[in-house]
Amino acid sequence: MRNDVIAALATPPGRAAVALLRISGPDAFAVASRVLRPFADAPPRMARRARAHSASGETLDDVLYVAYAAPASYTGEPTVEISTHGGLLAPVEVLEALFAAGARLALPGEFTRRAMANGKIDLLQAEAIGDLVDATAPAQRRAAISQLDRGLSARISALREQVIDLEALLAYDIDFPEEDHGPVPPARIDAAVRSLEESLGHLLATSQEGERLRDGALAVIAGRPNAGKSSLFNALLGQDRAIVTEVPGTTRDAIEAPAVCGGFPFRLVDTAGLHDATDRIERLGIDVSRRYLASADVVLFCVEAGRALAPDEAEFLRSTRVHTVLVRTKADVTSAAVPADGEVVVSAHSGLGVDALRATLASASFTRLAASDQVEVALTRARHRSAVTQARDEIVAFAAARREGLETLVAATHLHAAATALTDVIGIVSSEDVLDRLFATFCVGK
Ligand SMILES: Nc1nc2c(ncn2[C@@H]2O[C@H](COP(=O)(O)OP(=O)(O)OP(=O)(O)O)[C@@H](O)[C@H]2O)c(=O)[nH]1
Ligand SMILES: [Mg+2]
Repeated sequence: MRNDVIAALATPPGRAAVALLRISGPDAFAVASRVLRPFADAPPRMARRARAHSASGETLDDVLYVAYAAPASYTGEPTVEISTHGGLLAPVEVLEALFAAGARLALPGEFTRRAMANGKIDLLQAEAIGDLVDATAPAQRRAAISQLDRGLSARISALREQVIDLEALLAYDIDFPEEDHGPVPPARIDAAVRSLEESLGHLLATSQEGERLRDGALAVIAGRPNAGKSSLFNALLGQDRAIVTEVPGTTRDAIEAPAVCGGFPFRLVDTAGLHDATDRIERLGIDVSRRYLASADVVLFCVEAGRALAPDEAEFLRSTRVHTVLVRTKADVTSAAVPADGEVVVSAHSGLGVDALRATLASASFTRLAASDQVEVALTRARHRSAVTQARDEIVAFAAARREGLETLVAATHLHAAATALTDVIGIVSSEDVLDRLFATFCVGK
């Protein structure tokens, strides 16, 4: 790890009351003292006022700064945070003065990467910081904060401890080769293996919703032409995004927009109405609809309230393999809008049922996460899923090796591999390429 002094704007550029600059590195105080006058680093963590100067001595801004002494800072290094006035000029000029004084521009995520290198946070916490910055729905924020509080790290650590305990138990057993079974009853080892397999399975079962929580669930609105799909799309978004007319076949292409329903993130898609189109453009649109339907997490199938389902609609509902909500639309025009089982009755015009539909969407796509009041620890990335899967496979392989009567020492290599896979998830020792990939998605200044 390089330990030169890095500097960056932590806030986005543009007109604002204040902007925040950060510098970090062993010589951060020396660099800061060349730009800020007066400058003091003790006692630390005190807001102080100073003038920021350019290399030629010109006053650039009147600022507040806080000096953090190592290791009690975000990065674990001496760090200075400088609040300048916002706008396009002051923050950039102060940043340039810091460069002239010996700092260099930080790479994306480099502050967080240093925090990891200095043991302030683990890889899961670093990921959680990225997730928190990217969060658009309250459920994403809850999950990110729980992960930042080491919720997932603690759970994985505990599992790793269990694997290591089991390894120790075996090592103890190996020390007594002259006895038939050694001092450790085989039943005790079997029970430990079963419990591990089960716990890893439970954790893996959270990954589908956990990953969906980061990406947003794909909710696709489908139905015949003129069923009120685009109107519903607009009502769920709370803005007129898609064109609505009384002409069937208005929507020709799929339109996707992010939406928050019941506190959960969705990628909401309006599609072209499904029917036997003769028009070439319309047919292409319907092909797009079908592709979206195939990858949907949940489908909102729209049929006007108060009419019987046509055979093609009934067939769609019968044959679909995706979780589908039957949405009865335009409820304001019919008096007989009593929902049948599993239906949601809505009116895009009056707003009736739209909130209920949002709640239905949340519980359909995030069944576990929406059901518990507490934040359930969940695997939120494919990286977590593949490592935990590997750990479970190794435990299964260990059990098989024991059943086949393989030498204990050989069987135990599977336990070692399982422990390593779990260690990798937390990122106690992480390979450079995993880190490069993660931090490339961060903003400069984080
Ligand atoms: N009264 C009433 N009319 C509605 C409602 N929702 C949609 N409509 C009307 O139904 C017609 C079709 O609405 P759209 O939202 O364009 O329907 P669509 O399913 O997107 O249609 P296509 O894009 O052509 O497939 C328009 O004239 C809307 O004003 C509703 O809740 N109540
Ligand atoms: Mg439409």
